[in-house]
Amino acid sequence: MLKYIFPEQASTFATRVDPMYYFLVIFSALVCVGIGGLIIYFAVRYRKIEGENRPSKALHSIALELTWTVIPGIGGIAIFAWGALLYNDFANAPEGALEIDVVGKQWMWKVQHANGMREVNDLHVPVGRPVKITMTSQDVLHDYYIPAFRVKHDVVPGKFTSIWFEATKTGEYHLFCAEYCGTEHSLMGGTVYVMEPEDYAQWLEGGPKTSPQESGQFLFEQRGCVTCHSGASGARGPNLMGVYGSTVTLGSGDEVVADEEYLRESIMQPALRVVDGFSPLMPSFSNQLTEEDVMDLVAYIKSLSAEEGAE
Ligand code: HEC
Ligand SMILES: [Cu+2]
Repeated sequence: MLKYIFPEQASTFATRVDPMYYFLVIFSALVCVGIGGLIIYFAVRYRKIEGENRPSKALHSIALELTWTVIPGIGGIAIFAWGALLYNDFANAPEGALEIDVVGKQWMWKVQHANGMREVNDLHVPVGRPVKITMTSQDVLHDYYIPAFRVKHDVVPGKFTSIWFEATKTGEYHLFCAEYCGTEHSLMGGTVYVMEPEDYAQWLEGGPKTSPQESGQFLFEQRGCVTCHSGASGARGPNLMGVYGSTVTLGSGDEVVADEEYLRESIMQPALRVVDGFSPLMPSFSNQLTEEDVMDLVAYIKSLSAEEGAE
């Protein structure tokens, strides 16, 4: 039973999230009991007693006011900074993390690894290596949750979200959907298998292999993306070489960093953010591509940047 209250710590986040969590619980409990206790004590101590005259005296002390403003103020900012630093690490996956795609649908998790190996519900990962999971949903709101790693994030239809973690112990851990998503919501989960890197490599070899990047390249040609994004100077669409991770200037003058979510949106709703110097003539592909297709196309576009960076 205790393991549900104190789940196993199996990632680098677990040992950082837990101290903060326990601190907040204990701190809040102390404040709650302290204030609640004083309220009861004062209510009894200064209750109305027949015949006793207790004039209410106004008390004003600058020193007291400052003390109870400044100390909790600093404390509050310290707690905020602690949380913000942790959140910042959680929100930004390190460079070179192993990339895995996850698509949620009622009621299963479809997983695709970098070499094309697929699995459903379960998730195999190597120990001691950062893993970045890019997620989207094919239907309703889901939520990918691995308690032992202390990572959890909404999986949103029409959008990419991501989590990352580095597992510290081999073993098997539960994963859940943590957002009520229909009748079989409670069955929407599986097991995370954390393996030695050699075992993971061996496991990866066991499946059909068209990598997301290769499928993406195929789709890029088959769906005619290449006609506008040929990379030639007079092409109708921008050159996609190196676009991932770069800062794109839009026609509105705004600048955006081209992350996975921006690439996704550029394919599904191209008119929302139009690149400076181009007309909004790219058709929307939102009715023609499955979420997995988009994942593949994004993987391919990302690979164009990796190659350029390597040159
Ligand atoms: C009819 C020509 C055309 C086709 C076909 C087309 N695009 Fe585009 N694409 C454009 C134009 C023009 C822009 C720039 C204007 C904009 O942002 O909408 C663009 C922008 C983009 C961007 C954003 C680029 C940047 O520099 O920020 C991405 C990513 C993209 N397209 C991917 C695709 C993919 C993937 C396909 C195929 C599924 C595709 N495009 C098909 C014309 C096209
Ligand atoms: Cu769900």
